[in-house]
Amino acid sequence: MQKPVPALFMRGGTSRGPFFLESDLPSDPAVRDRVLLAVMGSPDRRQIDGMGGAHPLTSKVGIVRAGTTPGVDLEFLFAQLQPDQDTVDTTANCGNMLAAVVPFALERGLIAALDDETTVRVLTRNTGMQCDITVQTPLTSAGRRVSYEGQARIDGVPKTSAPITINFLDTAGSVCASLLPTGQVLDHVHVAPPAGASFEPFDIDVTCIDNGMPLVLFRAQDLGCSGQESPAELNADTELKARIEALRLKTAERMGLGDVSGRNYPKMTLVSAPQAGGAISTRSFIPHVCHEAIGVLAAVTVGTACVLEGSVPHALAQLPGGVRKAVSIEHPSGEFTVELELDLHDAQKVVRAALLRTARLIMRGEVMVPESVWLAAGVNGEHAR
Ligand code: NQM
Repeated sequence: MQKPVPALFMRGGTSRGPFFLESDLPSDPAVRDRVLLAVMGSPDRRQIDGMGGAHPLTSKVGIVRAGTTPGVDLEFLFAQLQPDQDTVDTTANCGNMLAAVVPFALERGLIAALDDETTVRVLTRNTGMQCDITVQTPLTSAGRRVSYEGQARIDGVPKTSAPITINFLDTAGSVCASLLPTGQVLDHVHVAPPAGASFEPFDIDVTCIDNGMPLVLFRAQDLGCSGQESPAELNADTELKARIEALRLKTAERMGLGDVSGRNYPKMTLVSAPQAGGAISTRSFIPHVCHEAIGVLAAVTVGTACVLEGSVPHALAQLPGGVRKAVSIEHPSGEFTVELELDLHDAQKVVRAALLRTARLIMRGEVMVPESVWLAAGVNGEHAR
């Protein structure tokens, strides 16, 4: 027997996955996670028995409910699954999946569109961050509907679509305790190889920062890269990946994140001088494979780091002047522009970040979950994992 669960399958920015109403999933988080693993077909490298796309960017799930606090219209819980692991991580955020939240809520009737544009305040439950999201909702013969078609283009998605703007209200210290979780803008780290590793110990300068996503930034050349390699080239370099992972585990401790061996953050970002007219060039490990582009909140955080004097990227960055800056972050498939607003009295402080995304409803229907998964509750409300 299988249980049908209503879902919309959506692209949000450069990510993709099923979206659910919270009320359509089990309320017990342990059972919910079992259900999500079954939905996506994890753990399995190919996710052959589920909806996952065999990559972290297509192993994502959105869970949405109406706002439960004054001033908040919608609440979003993002779940990151990994193709080959049985983990469901709801601690960090995803600014790409976030782009599909308002279209989903309009499609499912959680909120109503009142004008040609609909602006909604969304709380992300993962980190407590709030943002205002504006989507296009033109009047059609069937009433106001979400418009997916338009001329907005984001690198990493082949076609143009209707614009979705996201205005982040409070991003500093999303998962970490503060914007600069080590207390400084630059850290010098000594990394010793773990038992069995073949690389030599090394020393490296890093900037540890969290303006929406915990990141560790370091010069690509400090790990022997140009910073212009393709994701495929970087993913094939097992020694480089081992060095980056050892650096990640070490810096995460300093960032107050503890043992992150089972977590998908901090993300590791190689930076180099811009090559295509942007502010900085990036290659982003998320954290074990290199992103084909860059995450949304990762881009906000890289842009913020570029502004901070003394940081690793600041010395390489080409930044426009003014209090409001369009900061173009170059990545392997193009660029990502983040609009940053600095404090009038403190040019080291980013007070607002805005950006453009697009989304699309790909499929609506029911995803079938084996009833044995749903009913796997033991006695006393305990659920086997
Ligand atoms: O940084 C990838 C993505 C993301 C996360 C990742 C994201 C963000 O591109 O806000 O969007 O870093 O795992 O979807």
